Amino acid sequence: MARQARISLILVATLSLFGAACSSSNETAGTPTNGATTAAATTAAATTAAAVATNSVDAADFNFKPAAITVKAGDTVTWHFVGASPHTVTAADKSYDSKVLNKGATYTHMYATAGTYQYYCTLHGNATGGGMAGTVTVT
Ligand SMILES: [Cu+2]
Repeated sequence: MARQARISLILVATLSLFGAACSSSNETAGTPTNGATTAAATTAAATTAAAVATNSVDAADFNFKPAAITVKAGDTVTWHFVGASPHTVTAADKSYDSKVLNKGATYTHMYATAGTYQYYCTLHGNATGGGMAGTVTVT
C-alpha cells in the first residue's frame, strides 16, 4: 500500500513537472531560467497540498477533509461525521470499518505502526482511492 501511494505521488509530481514544462515552453520559449522557476513554484504548491498534520478528519458530503493527514505511530485518528448523508470509514484492506454512520457520529482508529494507510467510504468511494477516500500517513 505504501508503494502504491508513493507511485501515485511520483505520478502527480511527474505530471506537474510535465505541465510546468509545457506552460513554460508556451509562454517563454527557449528560456530555461524561467522554466526552472516555474518548476520550483509547482513543487512548492504540491507540497502545500500534501498531507496535513492532524488527527481529526471530517467525513463530509462527499469527501474527507483533509483527505490526506499525517500522524505519529500510536496516535488515534477521529473522524467526525458532519455530512447530512451517511458515510463509512473503511480501511482499503478492510482491517477496520466504521460501518454506516450518520451525522453527529464519530469514529476512531489507532494507528500503531508507521506506514501509509488508505481508507474510503463504501457508499461514495472505493478502495483504490477513487471518490470519497483518504490517506493516513503514520510516521
Ligand atoms: Cu460517503
